[in-house]
Amino acid sequence: MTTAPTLEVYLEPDQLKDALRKDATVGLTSNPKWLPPKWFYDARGSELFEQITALPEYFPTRTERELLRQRSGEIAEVAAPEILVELGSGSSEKTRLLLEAGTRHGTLHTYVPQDVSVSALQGAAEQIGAEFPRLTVHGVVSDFTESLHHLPRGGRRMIAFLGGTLGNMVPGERAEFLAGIADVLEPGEHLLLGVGLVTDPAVLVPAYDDAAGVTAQFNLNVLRVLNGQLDADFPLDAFRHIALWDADNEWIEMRLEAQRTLSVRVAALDLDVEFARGEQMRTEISAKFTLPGIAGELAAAGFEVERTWSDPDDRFALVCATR
Ligand code: AVJ
Repeated sequence: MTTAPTLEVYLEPDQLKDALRKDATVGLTSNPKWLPPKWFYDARGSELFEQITALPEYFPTRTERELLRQRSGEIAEVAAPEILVELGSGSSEKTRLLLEAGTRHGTLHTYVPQDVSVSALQGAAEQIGAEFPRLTVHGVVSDFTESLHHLPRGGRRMIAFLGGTLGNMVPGERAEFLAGIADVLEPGEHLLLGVGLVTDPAVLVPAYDDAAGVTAQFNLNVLRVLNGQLDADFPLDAFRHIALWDADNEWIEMRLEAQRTLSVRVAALDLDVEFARGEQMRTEISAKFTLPGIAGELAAAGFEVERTWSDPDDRFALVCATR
């Protein structure tokens, strides 16, 4: 029996716009200026990210996919999930491996993809519903913090947060986020994290500064989003993409550097923003982890690490933790 996937929306376009207005106001009036990475992902930004995942320099996605290909069976055995909740599911491309393993293991009956993008979610939910006719697919459009209040019940759950997206948060935000997840899970339920590991900057930096310039376009896309959504007039050609390794914080930082003195008008905020020549604005951090480090953060949030798997070069890890 096949049931059409259902989609629940806890995020109105107005809410998203309000959040963008708030983030842009705070970030563009701070010193130094910054913008949160979540605003990269409009349709064009999501497409550019898909392109990034296929770049020769960008190893995280293919490394995680290979780990999932090899280890999904073990993950299903460890967690025996009945419900798989995936935070920030996007195109759900790597999730198929977990869904296959979960259904083969025999426990999994429900998949709950969550994302901020209705379009990404709708497409993915329909495709997965068709590919896994025995699975109940129930998409949730929300912010991931919000989605934790709407977690499904009715079975043992595993929450998957893949792709290294945890690294977009600074340590304080991670602590709060992980504690929030621990709060909604029952003992014996699981969290599966995909995290990038601290590795050679000579490998890491090119992954965020590719020769073809796709990551540069992705970075600049946040300005395009502000231009479109907030009626701003950022001249994209006046900014240069920068990716650097911050060894103290153990994170990759992406910035946009103004190539000349600029005054940018953000009409929807009634805001004028001045950039000095050479001024840099932070647009993303992508923190990398060590296995003891992530185990410590999880322990502080109330989790216990049950298993970890990493690739032969120790560049990426899957971490399965329980409450
Ligand atoms: C989707 C957040 C995991 O940090 O590696 C890719 C985003 N930024 N290239 C990452 C990203 C630049 C990516 N995450």
